[in-house]
This record gives sequence, C-alpha cells and structure tokens, in this order.
Amino acid sequence: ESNSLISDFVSSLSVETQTLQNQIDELSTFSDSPAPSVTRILYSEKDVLARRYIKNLMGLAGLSVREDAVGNIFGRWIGDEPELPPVATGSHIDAIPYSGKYDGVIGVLGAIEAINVLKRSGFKPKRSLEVIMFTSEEPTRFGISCLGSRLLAGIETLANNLKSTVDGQNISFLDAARSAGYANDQDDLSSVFLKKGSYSAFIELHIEQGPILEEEGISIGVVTAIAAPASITVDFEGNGGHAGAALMPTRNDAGLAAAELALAVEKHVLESGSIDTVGTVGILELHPGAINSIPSRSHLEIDTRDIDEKRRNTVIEKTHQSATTIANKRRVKLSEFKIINQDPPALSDKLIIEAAEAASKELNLTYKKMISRAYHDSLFMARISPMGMIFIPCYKGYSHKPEEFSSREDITNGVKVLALALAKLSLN
Ligand code: HGY
Ligand code: MN
Ligand code: MN
Ligand code: MN
Repeated sequence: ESNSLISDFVSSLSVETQTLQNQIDELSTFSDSPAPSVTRILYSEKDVLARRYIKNLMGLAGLSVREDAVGNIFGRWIGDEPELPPVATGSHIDAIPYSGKYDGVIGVLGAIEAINVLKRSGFKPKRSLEVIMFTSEEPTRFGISCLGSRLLAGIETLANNLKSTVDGQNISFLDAARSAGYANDQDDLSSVFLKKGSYSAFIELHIEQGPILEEEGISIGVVTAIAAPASITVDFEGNGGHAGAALMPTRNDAGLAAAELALAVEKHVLESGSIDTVGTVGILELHPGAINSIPSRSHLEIDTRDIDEKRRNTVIEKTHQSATTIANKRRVKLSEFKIINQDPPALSDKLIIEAAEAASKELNLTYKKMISRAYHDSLFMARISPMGMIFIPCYKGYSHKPEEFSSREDITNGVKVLALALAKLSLN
C-alpha cells in the first residue's frame, strides 16, 4: 500500500524545467563581466539586484522571507509542526570573476523550484522547509570563503575580525554591508549566529565541479565528505630598482621570491604522496608592475586542500619553511605569511545520505557516493546541523570559468532528488 503511495507521489513530481532555465539565464545577467562569463561580487550593485531577484522568487513560491545582518536570506515554508526544527537547503549566488552561471545558483534557484515541485504535488510538510541563500560563499571581496555560513555556524573570531576587515579598495566590511542595506543597527554580528539544533537537517544541491559523474555516466552524486580547505596570503619586500642598471648580484627581487614560492607550493603538494592533495596560487601581484622595474613587493594568495587534514597541514608547514628559506636566500623580507583559514573536513550525516540515496533509487536515477573536493556552505552548516549534499554532473567538470554548464536533464534530476529528499526529511 505505502509503496504504491510513494510511487504515485514520486511520479507526480514535475519540475518546470524551462522556467528554471529562464531563471538561471536571467540571474546570470546580473553580472559585472560580459556573457557568457558571470562576475557577481558581495554587496556590489549587481549582487543587490540578484538578491532582489531571489527574494522575489521566494515570495512567489509562498515562502516567508527574512534576511540577517550580513544578508543571509531565508525563505521558509511553514510546516504542520512549526515548533519542530525545520529542514533547510540552500547555496550561494555570488560568483568569482569571469566564472559561470551554475555554481551555487543551482542550489538556490533549484531549491526554490523544489519547493514549488512539492507544492504542486500537494505535499504537506511536517517540519517547515527553509531555503537559505548564503551571503558570500566565495572569498573574492574580503578574502574569506563561506563568510555567511561561517557566521551562521557561530564563529566568534570572524564576527570580531569583520569589524576591522577592509577590501582591496579599503572599504570596510560594515560599510560595504550597509551600502547593500545590511548591518544597519549594529557592529556586533553575533545576531547572525544560529544555535546548534536550529535545523534537523541541511542538504545542498550543487554542480559537481569535477568530471567524475559525467565521465561515468552517473546522474547523481551523494556527497559523503567535504575536503579540508585552507588559504594563505604572503608578502615579500625587496629594494626594487632599475631593470637595466641594477646588476644581478646586487638584486633582491621580490618577484622572483614569489615565483620560487609558487613552485615550492607545487613541490610540497606533489610530495604529499596522495592525489587528494591540491595547491593553487591563484593570485600573484607584483609591485610596481612595470616591465623595467625590479619588483620591490610581491603578494601571493595560496589555496591548498586535502580530504586528509594532517596532509594538508603538512603542506602549509613546508610552505612556510620555504617562504623563510627563499626570503633569506634572496635577501628579501618576508613581511607577511598569514593563514586566512585552515578548516577541518566535514562528514555528511548518515540519515541525509540515506534520504538522498533512497530518493535517487525511487526516481530510478543512477547515483554514486563521493567526496566534494570543492568547499561549500555545507562545510560550515555541518557544525550546527546534520549535513548532506547532492551533486549533478557538469560539462567536463568545468567550473569557475564561463564554460561551466549543466544540462536541463541533469538539473531536473537534481531538483527532483532534492524535492524528494526534503519531503522525506520533513516527515522525519
Ligand atoms: O572554491 C571552492 O571550492 C568553491 O567553489 N568556492
Ligand atoms: Mn565556487
Ligand atoms: Mn559553489
Ligand atoms: Mn598582503
């Protein structure tokens, strides 16, 4: 009896794919770089327009909308037992420079559509269902990844540091937040903190940002763990000088120190002995940046991750040693070696993994358990709630570049699995 009920319910789930695709396309127009790339930086005018777009869709879905002091946006579908901790889902819509239009967006627009799918099917939630649009998952403006979800997870040091944090144009975090209409009445951001147990489950839908699902022809990824991310900023200082007149033995070239450290990062990552260790120098700036002026200052930002936290920390230690050795050898000053974040990995909750697996099976979709090498807001939601993630394939695993793409079919599958998993978790 219940099996046929379930199969009737499952077959009643219908996604308005064209509408969702139109929304993905429309949201991507709120960008500071030309299509097909997307650039949407925290609290920028395009970010504010995109936020308004999301709030409007939440309203149309019948959700009650609230925003917190840093602009995390919550859309809640009140359930029959509203006093129980709700089930939450969500992701981010900020986009790093010249990236794509699916990273994060699938987990926000797709989540709102999953709510609409359930409403259209006549489903009645027991636990309320809440869609969260997290503020600033990307580190672009203030150098801090998952800023909104770190605050929701109650990270005090971050709340304090943000009072004195400025961006590359020397605009303070609080001024930037206020320019977007947030943080008006307070410097104290602890109002953002959520208590542990605020949600009975948090599950995020996201593109894989890797090639595995597409290569293996599998429709759904059920994430079992999220790799441990870390980021470091480094500054070197030398004398600089004239590119023609300063002879080589007299130089202390901050640019070459940076170049040597970048290669040292690659060396320390490769000597970890595991394919799961990665390291990237995505930012390398030289001052004054003139062809005929020896760099007097250099600034690098290093991103290193591993599913094994100890191995990742070894890379950080070795990189610090190399920075000191290189500075001495080249007679430059290591004026900054600052670890911005050094986070542990997070494990998904068994019950949420099971809900995503059961949903995939009932929808006759192939699925695979896998780790997430990219970080997500789920990494920090895991500190205050049982966490899980659902992946959909993306073209050649491309992400953080304009060629990022997921097919309508894969997006539809992901939204259906999310809707069914949310229904199961809501009735728990
Ligand atoms: O970098 C990351 O892992 C995420 O996509 N921002
Ligand atoms: Mn990203
Ligand atoms: Mn993302
Ligand atoms: Mn610096």
